[in-house]
Amino acid sequence: MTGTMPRAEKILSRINELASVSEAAKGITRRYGTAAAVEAGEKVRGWMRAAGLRVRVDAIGNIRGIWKSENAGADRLVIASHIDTVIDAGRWDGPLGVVMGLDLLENIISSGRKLPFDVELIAFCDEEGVRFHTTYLGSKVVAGSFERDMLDRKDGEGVSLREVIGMIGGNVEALEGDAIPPDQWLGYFEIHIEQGPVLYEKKAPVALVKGIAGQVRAEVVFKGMAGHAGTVPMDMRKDALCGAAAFILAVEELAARAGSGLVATVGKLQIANAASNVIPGEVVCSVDIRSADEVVLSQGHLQLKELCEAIGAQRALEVIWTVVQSSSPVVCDGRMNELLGKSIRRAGYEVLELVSGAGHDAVPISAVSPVCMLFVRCYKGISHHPQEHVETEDLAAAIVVADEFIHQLSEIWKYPL
Ligand code: HGY
Ligand code: MN
Ligand code: MN
Repeated sequence: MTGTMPRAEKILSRINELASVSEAAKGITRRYGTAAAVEAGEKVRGWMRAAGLRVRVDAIGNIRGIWKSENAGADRLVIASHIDTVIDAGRWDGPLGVVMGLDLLENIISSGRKLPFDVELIAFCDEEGVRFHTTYLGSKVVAGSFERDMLDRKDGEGVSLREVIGMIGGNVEALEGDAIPPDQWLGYFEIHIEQGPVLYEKKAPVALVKGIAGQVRAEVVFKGMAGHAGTVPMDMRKDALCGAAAFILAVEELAARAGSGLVATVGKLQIANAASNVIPGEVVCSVDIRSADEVVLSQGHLQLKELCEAIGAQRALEVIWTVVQSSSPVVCDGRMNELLGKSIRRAGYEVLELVSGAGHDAVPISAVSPVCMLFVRCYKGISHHPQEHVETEDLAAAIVVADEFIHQLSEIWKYPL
């Protein structure tokens, strides 16, 4: 592993360089289509070009670098992750998979190794979905599943996705053409921090991902009646915020009681025309529901929706429940995982298999390609937080595993047989 420490240090310096690009004065924030997001993309584009890849920015803003094999008609292995972030984010969630994928390719190219398949390295432009509250915009274009009605979604300032794509030099008419044809996919490989505490507790540097939890994201509007905080008697109020508050605590209670791996979170809450002397008339909140089990997920979604409607009826509030994004649980590819497990073992580590509670770009890609993910330990599992951290030694360990995995794939996918 000491042999890969210089490569690990180079990965760390690039992670830190990307972390210095933010739309906020304090902390790391790079929402889709902002100047910071474009600047980060340009940085990655420069690194890819310097590595000798054929680089382009696609119609929605993904940064894509291809390394062609000498085999005409070879299939394509995609190595990818995202470079957009949540607000006040950590520096590893997303960029790790892009910067480590770049290192793998630089190492292959500099060693003169020939690959039997093409490799496309992609920095996806919007996995988190923070700006338009719907996730995987970049990877859905590559998977060919981008829904055009998303183009009319507006951000908090009322700017549409269509306008933002135009502003960054994208092309809404070319989105479909930027999908990788289904028959060209060999597979998809994403390296990502675990974003959970298991590897930290087990003192293990890496794990393979068995599956990815399904998720439902909804927007809930509570409509009551605004009024004067000083004159409306308590028993005559239709307080939208109290209704939302009752719902938010009920979400926590139902998910905690349900067990069976269901999790549910209210992460956003907006009060229309908020003022300390006005009874809130309208409130909007988000609900994020997840489970690795399809049945648990759909039951949880139904129960939470019914709970919301019951609270609305009790308090004479109108409630509007809109699903803005949903994805089923994903099972990662058995054959690729077998090779990844072999690579972890050859690197001298225990083969741990985890299910990801976090969503990843592998989710939309799994509809058109076998997907495989390597998790890397992060400090106490902390993520979506500035304290997100990966030890350099764990980067070095992940490099050894990933190098071996590419070698294993090359042994299997020989062209022409
Ligand atoms: O929300 C998620 O699971 C991911 O961070 N987009
Ligand atoms: Mn994330
Ligand atoms: Mn991520």
